[in-house]
Amino acid sequence: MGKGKGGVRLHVPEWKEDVVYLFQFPRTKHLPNISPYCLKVESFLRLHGVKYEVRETFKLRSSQGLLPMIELNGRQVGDSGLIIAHLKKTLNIQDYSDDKEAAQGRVISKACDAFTAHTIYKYKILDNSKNFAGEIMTAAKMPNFAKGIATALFARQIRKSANMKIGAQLGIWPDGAHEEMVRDELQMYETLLKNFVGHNLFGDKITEADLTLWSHLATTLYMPFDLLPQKLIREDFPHLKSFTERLRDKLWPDWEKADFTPQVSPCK
Ligand SMILES: N[C@@H](CCC(=O)N[C@@H](CS)C(=O)NCC(=O)O)C(=O)O
Repeated sequence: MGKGKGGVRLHVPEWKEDVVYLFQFPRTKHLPNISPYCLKVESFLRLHGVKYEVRETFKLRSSQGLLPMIELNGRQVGDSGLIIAHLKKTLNIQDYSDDKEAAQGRVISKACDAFTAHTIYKYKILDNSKNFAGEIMTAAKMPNFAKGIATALFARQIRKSANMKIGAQLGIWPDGAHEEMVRDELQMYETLLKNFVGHNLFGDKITEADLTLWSHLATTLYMPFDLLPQKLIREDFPHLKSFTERLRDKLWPDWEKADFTPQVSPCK
């Protein structure tokens, strides 16, 4: 394996100039990516017309132990926020109008990734670990009889790690408190979308903050099983609903008809 900048071992040693190699989880049947962080980065690449190649993987991880991760011009970068910052700098992409707007956008992105996401994960992952694991297993190539057992084992593992992550971010709350918490988070973005001039968080343009919010909403609204946050978005937050649909149609025009099930096995 070729050495990249900083002595890191590259997974694509024979890279092409200015082509982004995006390492992410394999697509699942209903979503281009079940991970909002992976979906955010791929959507950013699409939005800005960057040349990229997807490397689907269940095994590889960044130096932080997570996905997504990219390789670009011999450098490896992990973490969706750092990846996007690196892409903006290296490829000279500007999405905010000025430094103040960029700082506001970063605050929104960070709040959404770190806190809002976990109020949703309680419903999407913790309370629905079997359904969530089942959606991930649509990407795994294995016989059906093995899939059942694998899904049950995987669901148990997912529940354990989601419990830890959600507890670390939100603290421990009585059951009823979560509904108020997730509603409160969604209301905050509904108000932002309603009050900004134009359709998105900062007007007409689509910024990193929009993609962050959108990727969490899309991986919730289009998850193929029922969840309280979906019901809230559909019934109580019309701006969030239309924002999610509008960005999906712009960034992923084939989504509604698509079956994203991978046609080839994930690389390694
Ligand atoms: N702060 C990271 C968070 C990424 C993250 O949490 N990725 C999760 C999937 S959504 C992951 O890779 N978990 C490790 C695993 O599933 O093995 C980012 O923005 O990229």
